[in-house]
Amino acid sequence: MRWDSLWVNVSAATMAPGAGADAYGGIPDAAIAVANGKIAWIGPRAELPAEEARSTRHVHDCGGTWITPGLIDCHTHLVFGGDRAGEFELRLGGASYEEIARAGGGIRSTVAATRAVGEDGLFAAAVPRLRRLLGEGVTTVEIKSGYGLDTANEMKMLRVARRLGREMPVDVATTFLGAHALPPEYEGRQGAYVDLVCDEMMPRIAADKLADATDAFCEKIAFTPAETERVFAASARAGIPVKLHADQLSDLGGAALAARHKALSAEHLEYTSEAGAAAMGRAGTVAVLLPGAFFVLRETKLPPIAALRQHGVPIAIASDCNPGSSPALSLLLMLNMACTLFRLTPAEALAGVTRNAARALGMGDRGTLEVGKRADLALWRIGRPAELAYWLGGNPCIGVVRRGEEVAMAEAA
Ligand code: DI6
Ligand code: FE
Repeated sequence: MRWDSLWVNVSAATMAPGAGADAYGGIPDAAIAVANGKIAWIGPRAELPAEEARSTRHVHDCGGTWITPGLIDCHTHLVFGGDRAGEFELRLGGASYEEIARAGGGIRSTVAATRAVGEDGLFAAAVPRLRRLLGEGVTTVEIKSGYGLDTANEMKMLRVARRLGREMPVDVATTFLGAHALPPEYEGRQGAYVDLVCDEMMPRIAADKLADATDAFCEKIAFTPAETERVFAASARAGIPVKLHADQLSDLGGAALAARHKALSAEHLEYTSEAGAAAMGRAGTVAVLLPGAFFVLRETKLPPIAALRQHGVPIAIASDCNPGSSPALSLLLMLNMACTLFRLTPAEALAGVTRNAARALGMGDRGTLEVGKRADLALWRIGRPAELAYWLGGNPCIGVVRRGEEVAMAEAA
């Protein structure tokens, strides 16, 4: 087979299970060949097939740097109007996230701001946030709706997310989060709002192919487990896979509920029980941990890391980029927080933004450096992979490749 390009003089953290000599699937002096946007060959440079290598059009000498799969931020609320810096001040003054939400602030204030902006305005506000992520080697990002909370505005948010995927050098996976909060016009009529989500929003969003997954916020201040089940049933009817904001502020059994519905992932999980972790392990549901929200809300209850490990639950890490609980624009900072706050190893953290993040999005075609996977690559000026989780506010990314094509860093960053 003829190769389009070849990367040499580079150390690879393949993140492929069982590959290489260490927890990163490391190959010290590696070569990676790409054909038709996919990885065609990877291995020690010394074993590179000579004939194909000679006829390769573009050979990139990486000068002894490192290469990883392109990073995947598998949980964001990146599209929103306004910001909540004022609420940040209130919380520092002593008000809790839940008190602010119950008083009509929190998510609802972002709903008002998001409804007030048109698609162009939302797009323009999201672009600089997205650029910050892309500048750190992110090649796939998930974006949720959930600040529209009526049919027109939820669809508006999802269209903006799709447009970001078309116009920016990144793959966008969209998630319909209509069951994020109760909009003010439905106060006292929560069942009727769930009807709207299931019977009107879901079919229209499915018809326009606007959502790759459905999510819900199962929490005392949001939707009950029974309401969540209704949303999941509607999603199943529409043929859309599910994921869940589960057990973030209290244990409502969200992790087990997600597992019962074969959810791709359950997210946050600070209050998840051991039984919940076991159920996720059996179902193959990915645990998406969000250290940014843990940090910003000054949470002290840790997600059940030991139980997740024990039950073989794949762990992903994401930014949860949102204006309230995690105004985070750096996935690398989340790697540090996953290690420092949650005691993940740097290798677990990196698997959390590559292999396991891909799985949380149901994307079997990426997340590791293996033959046949997409050639989404990030190049780093680092001495060892742990450095990706080490710096606070550092960015050693020096190159991004998407489907085998170099992304201009000026475009990404
Ligand atoms: N949990 C979160 O941390 C975000 N959504 C959710 O269900 C926060 C969203 C916000 O505060 O705007
Ligand atoms: Fe979230």
